[in-house]
Amino acid sequence: MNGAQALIRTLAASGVTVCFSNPGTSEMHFVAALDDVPEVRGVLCLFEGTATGAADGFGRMAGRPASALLHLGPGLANGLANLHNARRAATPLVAVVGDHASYHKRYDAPLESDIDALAGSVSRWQRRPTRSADVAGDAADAVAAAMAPPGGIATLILPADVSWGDGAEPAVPRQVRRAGAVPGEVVEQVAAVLRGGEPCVLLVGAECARRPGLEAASRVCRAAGARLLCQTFPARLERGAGIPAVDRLAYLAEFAMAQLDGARHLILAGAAEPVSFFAYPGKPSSLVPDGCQVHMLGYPGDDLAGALAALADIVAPDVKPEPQQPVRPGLPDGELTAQTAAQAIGALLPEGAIVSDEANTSGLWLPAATAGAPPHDWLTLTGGAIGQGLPLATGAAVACPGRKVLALEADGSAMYTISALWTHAREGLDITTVIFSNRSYAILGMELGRVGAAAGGEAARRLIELSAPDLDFTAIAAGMGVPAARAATAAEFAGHLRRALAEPGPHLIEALVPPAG
Ligand SMILES: Cc1ncc(C[n+]2csc(CCOP(=O)(O)OP(=O)(O)O)c2C)c(N)n1
Ligand SMILES: [Mg+2]
Repeated sequence: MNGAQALIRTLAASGVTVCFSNPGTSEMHFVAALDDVPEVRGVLCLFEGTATGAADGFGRMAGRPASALLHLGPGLANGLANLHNARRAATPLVAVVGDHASYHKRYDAPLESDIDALAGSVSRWQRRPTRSADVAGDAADAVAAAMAPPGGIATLILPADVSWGDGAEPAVPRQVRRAGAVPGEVVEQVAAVLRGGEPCVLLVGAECARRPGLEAASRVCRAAGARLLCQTFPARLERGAGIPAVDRLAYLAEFAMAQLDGARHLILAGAAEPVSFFAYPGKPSSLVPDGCQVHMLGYPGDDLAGALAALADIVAPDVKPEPQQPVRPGLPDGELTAQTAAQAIGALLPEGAIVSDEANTSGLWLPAATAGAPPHDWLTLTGGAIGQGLPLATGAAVACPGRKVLALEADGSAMYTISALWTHAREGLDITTVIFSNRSYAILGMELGRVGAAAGGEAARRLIELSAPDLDFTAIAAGMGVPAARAATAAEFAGHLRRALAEPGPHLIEALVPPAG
């Protein structure tokens, strides 16, 4: 057995059954070995950022890692932005980066580069086996490292000669470290704060944004009269009818400050201390109100949902969570805007849908319009690096066959990783993509004023508008095998969306909307 075969068998035995791949010559033995191990599904992605974003989407939904196969330093570099988002999401993910044969490196062939440095910028664990006999054990270690709470990126750098060399054996899966329990006295201290009668905000995130965490949080806030909020960009938020509703902390610092205004205690359960996304001249970076004390219920890697449940049992033993009532907006008519599009999405969102939200400024109305829709998952742009949404949808659809995936995409962001559409078609994935075609980097138009830059002239405008030529997303989608339609009115949009959701397989709807705000 060669190293590649032992590696892939070990990945399969450890529960890694998908490999989102963009291979090159140094990965050819890995590619060949996929035919020996049918338990691992190879999914071709036409750009590495699609492979890494798909692995992120898979990991968020499956709770176990996918692998991403990348070609040396340049392939890894192309995948870095979505690995950055995955790192912020604490997604379990195994990156396999092929490298030159060990004896070839000193010749400094054109693709030679510092893979270790690139991998180090996003990985919590990385290793470079030097013998074929070691690679399977390293792969088993990689999976365990990726899975250890709270989840992260493990990178295996795979020299070509380690891959093709014989004498390898599969390794047994490793035990995965469990989340640590939060000490009882910490939970008691937070309970005392909540009982103190001063204004409290409970800010949830990470696994506390899933149903059990939200139910515990809702009980706590009802009993203590505290405000409940969720981090701005949760990796996976469970929401909809029957689940306690939670507002996310706003992206714009001034709105976030209004949400936190008056709090004397900020209790963090899976969320980090809130900070402004960017610095603005004369504005604070920290969003913690003056005179507000911050309390950590636990740290990443702790059993935070367990701690939140224990907290609820102390401060709210007889209190039930407040479920969101089922309520949907009516189907819109008239002009198509980001707002009426959100209404249609709220009216039609199917039960169990997975929403990959990269709608950016066009997404402003989505949370309210979909709050009372049937239960669904909402995946957000955890690291702020755009180009995530279409790949994330790819991975979510591979992880959850039988569930509808809705990719809500801003036009500018869609273009970064537009080739994901081809993988949607190739794999027959049940993904409906909505492109909010506002023909601009609308948010940058807004930020130009917010950072206090001089009002944009013609040269600035040319860096913010996506017109001349207009992007034709229906033609782009058709060229990659995804059936597409364009909507210019609210009724057209609702009609296209209803049809797309009723029919299995990928669809794209280009929604012509004016820039919001
Ligand atoms: C990888 C990466 N490159 C660049 C940016 C800077 N950036 C933030 S938003 C944006 C444009 C967003 O335009 P679009 O996706 O169309 O959304 P809209 O603002 O129009 O709603 C850019 C270029 C970023 N966040 N991430
Ligand atoms: Mg746009």
